[in-house]
Amino acid sequence: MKPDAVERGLVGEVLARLEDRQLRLVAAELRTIDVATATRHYAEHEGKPFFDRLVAFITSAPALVVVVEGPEDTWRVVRTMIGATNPADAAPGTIRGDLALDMAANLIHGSDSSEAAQREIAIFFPDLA
Ligand code: 3AN
Repeated sequence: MKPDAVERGLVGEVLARLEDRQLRLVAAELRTIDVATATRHYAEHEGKPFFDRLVAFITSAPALVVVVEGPEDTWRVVRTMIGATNPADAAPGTIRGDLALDMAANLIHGSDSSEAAQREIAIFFPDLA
């Protein structure tokens, strides 16, 4: 959950949605992400016009870094619950569709494939990988 989720006091609500869906919390840490880690995490976006802003935002204040697990394709379940990247396109009922309005401050990141989940878990929780 990105710094805006922590700042707005929405981590409880977002976590509750994930837990209500029967995803199980495996790891969680409130952490101010450093620039090197953010750059590694968002490597696929390096060079894009919004990259510097993205890294500046994600490192600006504590984020709640979370790993959840479920029976199958958990990354896909979470992505569906998160909703579209642009909150203007996010369907009602999704986290962004209900709670976000800004393209950068869109509350939550979710891995977009099983490989990405493995890569990202290794970045933030090397002991779990
Ligand atoms: P998502 O978070 O939905 O997986 P990505 O991975 O495409 O979206 O983008 C990572 C993050 O970069 C987004 N959460 C958003 O904050 C930011 N972002 C993506 N595209 C743009 C854009 N066109 N303008 C500004 N920020 C963007």
